[in-house]
Amino acid sequence: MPIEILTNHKLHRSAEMGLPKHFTVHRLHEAADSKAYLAEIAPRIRGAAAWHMDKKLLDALPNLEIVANPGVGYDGVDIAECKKRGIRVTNTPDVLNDAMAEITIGLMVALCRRIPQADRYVRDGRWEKQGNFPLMGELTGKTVGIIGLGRIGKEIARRCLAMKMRVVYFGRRQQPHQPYVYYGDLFEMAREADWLVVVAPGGEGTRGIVSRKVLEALGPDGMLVNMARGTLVDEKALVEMLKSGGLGGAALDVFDMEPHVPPELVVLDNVVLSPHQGSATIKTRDAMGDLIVANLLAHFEGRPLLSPVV
Ligand code: 8YV
Repeated sequence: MPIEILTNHKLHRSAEMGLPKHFTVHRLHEAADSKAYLAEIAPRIRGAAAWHMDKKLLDALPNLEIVANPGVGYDGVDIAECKKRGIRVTNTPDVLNDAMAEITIGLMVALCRRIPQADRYVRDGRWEKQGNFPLMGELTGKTVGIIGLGRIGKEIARRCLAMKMRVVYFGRRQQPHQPYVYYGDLFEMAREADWLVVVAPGGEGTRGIVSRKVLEALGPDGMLVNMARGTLVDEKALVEMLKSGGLGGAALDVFDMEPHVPPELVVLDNVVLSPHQGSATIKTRDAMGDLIVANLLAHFEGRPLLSPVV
C-alpha cells in the first residue's frame, strides 16, 4: 500500500511530478468539499508537503509523521505543536540562496537607479518630449545593513561587496568569523546604514522588528528592501513614511497580506514592487521541489532527513 500524503497548496513543479511516483497524494486545495474530503482521508495521512500547518490541521491528522515545508521559511508551520507531537519538519534551505541574493541585488539596483520608472519614461515617449531622465543615486560607497546574516544574508553580503558597498549586519548574536561589523541594536544599525535589507525569518519572534522608530533612523535618504516576510515590517508606518518623504524608498518582494498589496504603495513613485519572486527561478524551484520529495522519501525509508527543522 503506498504511503498517503497531503498537500494544501500547489507545489513546485518537480514536487508535483515527483511525489506521485512514490506516494498517494491528496490535494486538499482541489477538493470541492475540503472539510468532508479531509475527514475521509485524515486517518491515513502519514506525511504532508504543505504550507500553513496550524494546530487545527495537525489536530485533524492523528497519524501524521512528517511535514515537508515547501520553502526555507517555515513560519506557516506550528513548530511547537509538531515538536510536542513528535512530528518531523523539513524545509528547503541552501538551494535558493543564489536566486534570492541575485534578485535582492536586482531590486536594489532597480530602486536606486529607478529602472522601472526610467523604462516607463521611455515607453511613454517622455524622453523625446521632456528630455533626459532626472539624475539619481547609486549603490557604490553606501552602507548596507543586513537584517539576518544567515545563509541567504551571506550571499547577499558577498554581492554587496562586489557592488563596492560597506556591509554591516544585525542578528540575534554576533557571528565570530564574519568580516562585517555587527550591531546588536537594530535602531543603531539603521542610523548608520543607507540601506536596510531584511532577510531574517518570519514568525512571532521577528514581528514588526522594522518598526517606525527603525524606519525613522534609516531616514529620508534611506532605502528599505524586504525579501523575508511582510510581518517583519510595520507596513502602516512604512507607507506613511514613504508618502511623507520620511523614508527615501523601498523595494518590496513580500507584503503583510500578500498577494494583496496596499493600494497606497502601488501609486508611490519611490517604491519597486515584486510579487514574492525571491526563489522564483525554474532551476531553484525545481531544486526546492526535489528536496521536498527527497526529505519525505528519506523519512519513510528510515534514512536521515536531508534538511530537518525538527
Ligand atoms: C516561496 C519562500 O514563497 O522559501 C521561502 O520561504 O517564501 C519562497 O521561496 C515559495 O517557495 C513559493 O512556493
